[in-house]
Amino acid sequence: MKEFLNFINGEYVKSASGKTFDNRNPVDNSVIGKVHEAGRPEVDAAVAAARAALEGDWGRMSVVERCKLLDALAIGINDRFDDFLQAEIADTGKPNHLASHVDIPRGAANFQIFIDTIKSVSTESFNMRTPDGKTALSYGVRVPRGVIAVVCPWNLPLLLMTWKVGPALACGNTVVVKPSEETPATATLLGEVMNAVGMPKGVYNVVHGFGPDSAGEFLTRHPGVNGITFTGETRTGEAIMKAAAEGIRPVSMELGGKNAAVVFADCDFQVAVDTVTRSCFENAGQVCLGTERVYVERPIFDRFVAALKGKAEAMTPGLPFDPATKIGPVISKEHQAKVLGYYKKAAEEGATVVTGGGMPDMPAALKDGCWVQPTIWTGLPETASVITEEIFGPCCHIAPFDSEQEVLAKVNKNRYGLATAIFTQDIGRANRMAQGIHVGLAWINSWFLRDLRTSFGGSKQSGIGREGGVHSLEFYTDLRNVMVKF
Ligand code: NAD
Ligand code: 6OD
Repeated sequence: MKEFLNFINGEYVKSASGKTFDNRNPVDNSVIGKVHEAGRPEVDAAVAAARAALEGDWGRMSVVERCKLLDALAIGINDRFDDFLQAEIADTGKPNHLASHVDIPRGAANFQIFIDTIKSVSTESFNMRTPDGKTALSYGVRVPRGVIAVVCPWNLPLLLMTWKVGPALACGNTVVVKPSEETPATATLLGEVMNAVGMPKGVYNVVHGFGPDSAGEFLTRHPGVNGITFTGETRTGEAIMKAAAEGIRPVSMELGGKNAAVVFADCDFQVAVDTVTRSCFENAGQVCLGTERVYVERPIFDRFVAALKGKAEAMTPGLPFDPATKIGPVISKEHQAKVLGYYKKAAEEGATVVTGGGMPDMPAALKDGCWVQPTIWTGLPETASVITEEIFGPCCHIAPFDSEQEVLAKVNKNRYGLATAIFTQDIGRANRMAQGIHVGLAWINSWFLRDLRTSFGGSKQSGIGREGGVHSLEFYTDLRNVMVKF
């Protein structure tokens, strides 16, 4: 039985309370380890260690020295690629082809990309004449914000954690990470790489536990934390913003979505079908950018529904390392019940179930796993629960549309505004739609194609702020103005 310990000041520590909770593998719901739940004493110790590092060796390092360590971290993750892969897959049950092509490589790349950003970013400077005839030079200097709390979800554990730890460290901050209770493994393992590359103690800390009345709440309410960066549900984001209000701490929020794909009749049909298959079903639909509402122009509606049905039915569920596996389980029994609850609701609200709608029939050894069928509905009104609420499962509703204005209005009538994917060969229409849909991220004839130098984040209730490239500096640094008179 594995043990997942907190990582504080460069050391693995149990919780003083002795409290642990189970870490389960969603493919069969078996217990794979015990996680040591951090209480207030461990969170206090982690924040104190992060503060001391800031005021110690780490705080005195030059940008170049910090960047050497970030580079070593990226190399260190890749050197232990297989350990990270096994750990991520055991926690999430995701297929090997996904974890090995997306989660782990991006986990390493997230350290590398911010080296270039931090080394090349500049600030403003102005000269002016003063009333007494002298000169004044004012210039901006970016300083680290301080101790950053990083609160993470379970869907892309290493990728989403390092997406925040990378820029935080590049900018000279120290971090206390609270991974999801569902996926403690890779954040814990990263502590070993931190020590191996010689990262000063206290720069990277990990505390395990839940949200309310546990490590998440203790950390986000902690007065020693200078900023909170969070990825997760919008409702949790609201709770964290309330905690951040105490002491006026800034937040960066990457939250939920109810993303739409819009498929015009003039699209490259195969590209649209293949891409929407990915955006609906990849990672068992547990991608914040994933599509749960598909709008298809009427002339190709029936053909598109039939093609997506074929793709959904070809998504063979199975063990992560079986090359035949196209889809893994969802993260937990609790999440499985939530997704299946929406499947039931869709049927009750009058949906036509094109495919799926329940649990797949799995072999005996996997029967207790958190499996759900890829599911497609048609025929629901725009007010239906599965069209308005985020499900975070492998499912979508497909509706026909007749005009650009009609579909734009439908897509925008939602409280979320994270991402969209538009399929058309008409470049003017593609850009009109991308600029008309209220989202932080718009893909044209593609989906989840990333350039890490660009902004990432959501509009409306999908988030606050942007991270990525130079945009990360807005949150991870404080911009100071210095005025010199001479
Ligand atoms: P969640 O909000 O339930 O949990 C996220 C983290 O917050 C966990 O570590 C949890 O323990 C912690 N937490 C919960 N309550 C807390 C509290 N009161 N105080 C402090 N911490 C607390 O989200 P999840 O179920 O892990 O992830 C799925 C959600 O994340 C979906 O809504 C998805 O859309 C969203 N998500 C968004 C993005 C994005 O970039 N916008 C990326 C990935 C996931
Ligand atoms: O690619 C990224 O940088 C990113 N933050 C992806 C988020 C995916 C959500 O599940």
